[in-house]
Amino acid sequence: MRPHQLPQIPGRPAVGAIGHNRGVVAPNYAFMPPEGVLVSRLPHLEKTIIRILAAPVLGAAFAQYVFEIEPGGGTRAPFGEDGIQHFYYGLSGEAAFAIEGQTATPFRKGSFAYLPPGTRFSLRNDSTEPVRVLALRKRYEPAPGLAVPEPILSHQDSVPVTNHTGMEGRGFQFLLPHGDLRFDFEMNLMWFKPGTCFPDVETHVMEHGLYMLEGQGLYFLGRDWHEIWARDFIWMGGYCPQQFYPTGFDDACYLLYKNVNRDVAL
Ligand code: UGY
Ligand code: MN
Repeated sequence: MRPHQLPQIPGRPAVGAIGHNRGVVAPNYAFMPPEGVLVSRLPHLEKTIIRILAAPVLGAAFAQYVFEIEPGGGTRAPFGEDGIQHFYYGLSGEAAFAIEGQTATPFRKGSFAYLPPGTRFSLRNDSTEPVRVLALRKRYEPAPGLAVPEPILSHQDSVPVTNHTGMEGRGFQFLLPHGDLRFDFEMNLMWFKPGTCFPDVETHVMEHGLYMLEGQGLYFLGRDWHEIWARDFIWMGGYCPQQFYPTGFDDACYLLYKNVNRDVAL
């Protein structure tokens, strides 16, 4: 019998919890199920729990988080950071997002915001239910002759689903303008019908922060397969061999960070 089929007694460790962990931290990737990611808080956020998923201490050149914002919580005052870009994606609940100087708009599941360096914003939960938001910070890498991008506040439903691969069952939503070289990273929703997969194992210089949104599958990292489902996180460093093979009966989708459009620093 599997551990989750045995009765779980409140107040006692779950059956199978001792020493069983899907999580792996390897030199150039980390697989993180949410149950092991402990909470912290940040000075500029009130009534908000944060879970840090990726950070330089892991090997990542960016930082990624889940925010859990209680009713009445969020940014204490408009917030922004010189030199640092922010990206937010709504996971559940309804918040209010405002780019400084503009009116607040509802920010719900599938909403997203891109803030160029120094742009101040507010993210507030004025509802009566908790709000979960995925957050990402990356230092902007300016490129000679290219302007810094403008802020974006939108929803994934406004972004077309495309498929440039010729492979049946794949779908892509490029949340940031694809091919616009002012941007130094992509945030892409990757859709998979059951039974499809990448045609090959990829090995590339770009790193990834992957947050699983829907469905389930097997993820190949380095030399091992990992079973993945919604709310799991993966950091893939440069040159980490990778492939996804969806399992189950429903579509799978993950949100993928990828650094692009800049030369290798020597
Ligand atoms: O675009 C990508 O690098 C993507 N195919 N990688 C991934 O989903 N792990
Ligand atoms: Mn990749």
